[in-house]
Amino acid sequence: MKKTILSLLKKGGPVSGETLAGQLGVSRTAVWKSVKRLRDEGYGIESSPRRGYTLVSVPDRLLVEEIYDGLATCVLGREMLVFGELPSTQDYAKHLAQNGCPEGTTVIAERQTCGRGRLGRKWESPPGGLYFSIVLRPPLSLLEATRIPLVAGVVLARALEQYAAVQPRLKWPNDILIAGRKAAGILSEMSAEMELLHWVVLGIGINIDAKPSDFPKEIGSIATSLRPGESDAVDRVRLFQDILFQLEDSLARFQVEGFEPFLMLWTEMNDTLGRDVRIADGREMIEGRALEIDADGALVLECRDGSKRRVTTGEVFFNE
Ligand code: BT5
Repeated sequence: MKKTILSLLKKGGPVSGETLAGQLGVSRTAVWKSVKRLRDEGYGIESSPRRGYTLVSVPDRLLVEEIYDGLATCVLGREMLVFGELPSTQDYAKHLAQNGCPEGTTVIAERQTCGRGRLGRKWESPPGGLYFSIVLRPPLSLLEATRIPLVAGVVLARALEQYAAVQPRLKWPNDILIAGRKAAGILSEMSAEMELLHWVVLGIGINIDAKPSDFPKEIGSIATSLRPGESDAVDRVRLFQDILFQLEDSLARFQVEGFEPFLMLWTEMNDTLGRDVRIADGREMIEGRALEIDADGALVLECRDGSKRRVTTGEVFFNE
């Protein structure tokens, strides 16, 4: 009943308790109780004795009803688990993937206590951001699937540009930067046997509202959010819905058209190519000028001695 009342109120204008009760076939007291529950969830509902109830605001919370209201995907997020707090949406989604959950299953949390980056690094997840992981089962080879984070990066950068009026740049392999600082990160983990891909869990973390003081000291100088100052609020739910929709569309195109169109878009929005970099790949530090991203999504470096080197993973540091 609560859900129906909400959708009736969303159509606009004041609706009297009597009308709602009549449409739902319940008493006015039952309507009043549902309205109270909606208010407890954070919905702003004004009531006036003669005109009835008016919805004046929707809470800035990740509520299942709000996420589904306007979600235009066919697969991604159709199975959705929403949590106030989780250690890590990635770990939760991986567990679901291993246990055969449907493609597109999405786990999202208001905050994470043990958010992860690549190679065991920590992902700070203060409240007010977007932290989610999606289970994908694309009919791709293992090699093809390694390009998924780059495709996701393009989707994410375009969505942030549109929803938050910022100018994001892509840093190879998985960072979204705003004014040179990291505002979002992508984590892609897969399970495969030989070349046969079982699943990919694509994790995305976006700093939305965080102010510099919300980040721990260690990342205070490298992290930022979509609105570190007093700029306009970002509608997290609409942004999330749009990312899922664009991601579904882009992953389908990637499967049909290949990586080439995304590589072009990635290159247009990148902040890495042409710069002198150092890359820590877990074993050594590699230095050179970032030349291009190849058709496999690897970064090609020109080293000081003129030789070229392909790097498939690592953390990029800019030399200047
Ligand atoms: C990433 O790793 O950037 C991938 C981040 C993926 C996070 C999502 S949130 C939903 C899902 N659930 C999870 O548990 N994870 C995923 P990496 O490239 O390894 O970057 C990690 C580094 O980024 C850290 O070592 C810090 O330097 C920095 N960092 C940590 N938290 C940050 C934040 N909130 N904003 C900006 N930089 C951060």
